[in-house]
Amino acid sequence: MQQIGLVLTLLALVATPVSGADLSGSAQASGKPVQYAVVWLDAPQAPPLVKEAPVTIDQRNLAFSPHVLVIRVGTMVAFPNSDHVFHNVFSFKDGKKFDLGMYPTGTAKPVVFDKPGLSRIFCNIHPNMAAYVMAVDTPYYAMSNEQGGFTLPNVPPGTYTYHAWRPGGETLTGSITIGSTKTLDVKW
Ligand SMILES: [Cu+2]
Repeated sequence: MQQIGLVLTLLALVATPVSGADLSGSAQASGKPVQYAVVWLDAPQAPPLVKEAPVTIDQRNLAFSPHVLVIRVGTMVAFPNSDHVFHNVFSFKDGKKFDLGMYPTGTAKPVVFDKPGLSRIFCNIHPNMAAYVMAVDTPYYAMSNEQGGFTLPNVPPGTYTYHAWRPGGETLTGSITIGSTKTLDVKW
């Protein structure tokens, strides 16, 4: 009986997430709200990714959608072709390197982003097509909306190093203590 009690206690510990605070903030560049800014907190103690649902970057009307994606390292991203022309998705510079080759409408080719960093995604056939995938090694991340606002949900109290990146901007780094502070404003 004691053993069963211990097991149940351990299960309860595993199943109960540490209660955290929502960290909300705003992203600005030259005093104006910035969409597509990615903010994340270093969290080496955080549990590793078990299995995250695959996400999609669609190819529609000769554009990638979404234009910017932030994911946890290890996430699979599908690149379906929803156009009536061929696309050839590739990433050659930083981050995850791949070349999916030419593929027709209705086809989706997946890529697992297995290391942290920024990948720049292009199409070999349509030079105006571009997207960014930021893979982060932490469960605490968010991307800003049109008004520049973002929220990192359920961050356990503690002091973190944060990073903020936006298309065409430098990566900003700083320190934040979650507990007394629950807002973060990043400015380029
Ligand atoms: Cu294309």
